[in-house]
Amino acid sequence: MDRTLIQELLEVVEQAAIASARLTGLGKKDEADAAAVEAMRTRMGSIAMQGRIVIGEGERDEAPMLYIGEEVGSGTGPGVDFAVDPCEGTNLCANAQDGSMAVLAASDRGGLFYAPDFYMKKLAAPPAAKGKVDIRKSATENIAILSEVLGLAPSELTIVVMDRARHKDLIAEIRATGARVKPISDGDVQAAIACGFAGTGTHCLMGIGAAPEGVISAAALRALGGHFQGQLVYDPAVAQTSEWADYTKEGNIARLNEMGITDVDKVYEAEELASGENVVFAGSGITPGLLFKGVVFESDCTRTSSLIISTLDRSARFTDTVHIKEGAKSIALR
Ligand code: VTB
Ligand code: MG
Ligand code: MG
Repeated sequence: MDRTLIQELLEVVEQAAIASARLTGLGKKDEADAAAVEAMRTRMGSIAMQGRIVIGEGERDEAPMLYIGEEVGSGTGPGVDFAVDPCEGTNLCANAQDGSMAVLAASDRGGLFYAPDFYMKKLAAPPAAKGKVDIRKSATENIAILSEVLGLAPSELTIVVMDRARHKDLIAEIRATGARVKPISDGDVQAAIACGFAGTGTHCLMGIGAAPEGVISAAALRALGGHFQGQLVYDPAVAQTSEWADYTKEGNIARLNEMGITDVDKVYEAEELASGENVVFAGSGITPGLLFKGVVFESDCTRTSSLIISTLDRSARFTDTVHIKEGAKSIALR
């Protein structure tokens, strides 16, 4: 991978964000997702690389595009592995709520963990807390550590937790420390990455979300030097999701074993989830959010706001792009 990939991947997520932004607020989550998938795939096709999807829209038989194992790119050039979520937060996009974005993580071959379609307990925190907070510690202990390293009182900390039944006790425990809880309905990737930047008003992400999304979050935080750890969740009693109504703990462990995961309780560090020599994260806002303004359509242009974090040049670039329309008369900053 070389630096020219940074600009290419920026354009990939911009195009995906624009495509699904046209379907924002229409209540059509699958259509918004499909539009983003198609735009992402098309733009990837013109990049000189031998790309491969390792985390995508699902297996080949259930996903027509960007399925796991699909080859993307022109077919010549460096080998690049991708974890993609073309419309992360499809409900948010469909309901025109904050926090949906087009995202991907890229790495050298073999540099991204092949996350199973399972749940994952996650802990994300700012660079100052890296290696100090620990997913094996209680929320109470981690909040005391965060308070210490960030120099903020618990009452000045904001901890994001997905608003799910499984987090009832976790939310109560966080509140008992005096820290502020921000429940989110969806979109834990953006919340995790926001922890990596001062000024987003987000200091920590705790709780259980999806594992594939965990790899994308890990890639971003690794490239940034922030804290991220993940641990797979296989017990339906812990996940408390209707999706697992027919599954058992033993059956899930067996499924993980079949995929080659024998240490099912392993705590994965960001550097294990995104282990490649180089890692690039690219995200572009569909709706506004903690990191972006989201897509804005104007008569003469379409505006996007995006973030690329890259180990290739040790940078995090917040990029606002004005995409000028054919025959535009005036491009004013508004
Ligand atoms: C999680 C979270 C994502 O969807 O995957 C969630 O990581 C689905 O979780 O950010 P549930 O099955 O508990 O609803 C998102 O919120 C959006 O893709
Ligand atoms: Mg998706
Ligand atoms: Mg998602």
